[in-house]
Amino acid sequence: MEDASLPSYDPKGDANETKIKIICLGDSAVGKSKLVERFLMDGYQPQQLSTYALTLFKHKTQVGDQEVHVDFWDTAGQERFKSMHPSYYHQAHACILVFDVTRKVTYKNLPSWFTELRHYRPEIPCLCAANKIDVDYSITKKSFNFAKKHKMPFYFVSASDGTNVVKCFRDAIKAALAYKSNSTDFMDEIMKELDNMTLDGDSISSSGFDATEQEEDKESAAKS
Ligand SMILES: Nc1nc2c(ncn2[C@@H]2O[C@H](COP(=O)(O)OP(=O)(O)OP(=O)(O)O)[C@@H](O)[C@H]2O)c(=O)[nH]1
Ligand SMILES: [Mg+2]
Repeated sequence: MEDASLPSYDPKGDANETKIKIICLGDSAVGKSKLVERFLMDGYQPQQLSTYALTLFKHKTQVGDQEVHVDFWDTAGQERFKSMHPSYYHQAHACILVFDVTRKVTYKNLPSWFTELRHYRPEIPCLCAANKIDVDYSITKKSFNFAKKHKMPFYFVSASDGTNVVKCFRDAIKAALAYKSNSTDFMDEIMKELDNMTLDGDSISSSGFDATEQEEDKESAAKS
């Protein structure tokens, strides 16, 4: 699918200058736009692609000796229809899958977003962000098995106070670059690093929404 009105991210141009595309996925109002805005703060120029109800946040950065032009793609509400236009996925190099820790349904919908992502982009790195932890920091003691199950790097983040946002987005940029250059071990490196990292020095354990789900299952089994 080629469309001249959309930017192209095929490898071209200066060897030290790379263009990458990162997409955010997740239910409406989980904080996708706020996370991109928080990461970029003042350093972005939003560009509206009204035909597609999209905003591209353009960001220039340095990774090692490489100059990287990152386009963060953001939707304008298309996710309410639980499905994105294929152009959203086209040529994407990495994805940040976002849910809202204050709304369990947004976690429960991750598998359907992930399935759609893998339909269009079977191989790109995908990172998982649990947003709005500022509402109740105790949520960071809980584990969320979806990310573990799919071997995705997982981040507790807050677009409101900035916790972990830079870390998550920098990792996404590095993962996108590694994907573009056919390097396969970068995701393993992130996973190892995150295994050794905790938000506040405590180990993240006990139950998350998954366990709540299991408890609910047990309860309904006991009733029937
Ligand atoms: N407390 C808290 N609120 C947040 C955070 N991130 C986003 N919000 C709020 O959540 C609401 C939705 O944020 P958006 O960034 O617009 O969410 P979105 O996923 O882009 O939503 P749509 O584009 O409308 O689908 C807004 O009212 C934000 O202020 C956060 O980290 N903490
Ligand atoms: Mg938005």
